[in-house]
Amino acid sequence: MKKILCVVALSAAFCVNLFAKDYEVKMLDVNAEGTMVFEPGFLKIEPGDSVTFIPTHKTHWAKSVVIPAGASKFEGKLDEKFTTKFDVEGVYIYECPPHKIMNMIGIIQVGKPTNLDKVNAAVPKLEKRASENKGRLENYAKQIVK
Ligand SMILES: [Cu+2]
Repeated sequence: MKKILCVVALSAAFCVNLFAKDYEVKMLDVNAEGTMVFEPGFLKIEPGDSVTFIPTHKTHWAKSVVIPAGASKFEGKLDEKFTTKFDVEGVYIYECPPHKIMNMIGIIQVGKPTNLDKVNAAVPKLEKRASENKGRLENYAKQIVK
């Protein structure tokens, strides 16, 4: 019985890997949504998927701010393409450190929103820091699929 369970578990892990996707988030000075902005700002993916942050415009990088329990923090480097894999389900909020005051911030939802309470508590606090593009993070948070 233990052997069978092990085989099932192994093939499930393999399947997840087979269908894992890589998504792209552009780091921009401006788009239709406003200035200093991630595109897309809200992204829904599945566990095992990866996201690559693309330095389309200069002076940006992505750093995690709120992550689910058990997940790893992430941070790219200035003007560098950066890929990170998301294995732990939940909602991740990340920002561009030099432009957080302009609300350069984004949300990646990985599977189910396991940490919604934490996210709902963080969003108003993060919005308060923004002197421009107010309400952007709130808009993204509304797109979280429950
Ligand atoms: Cu930036």
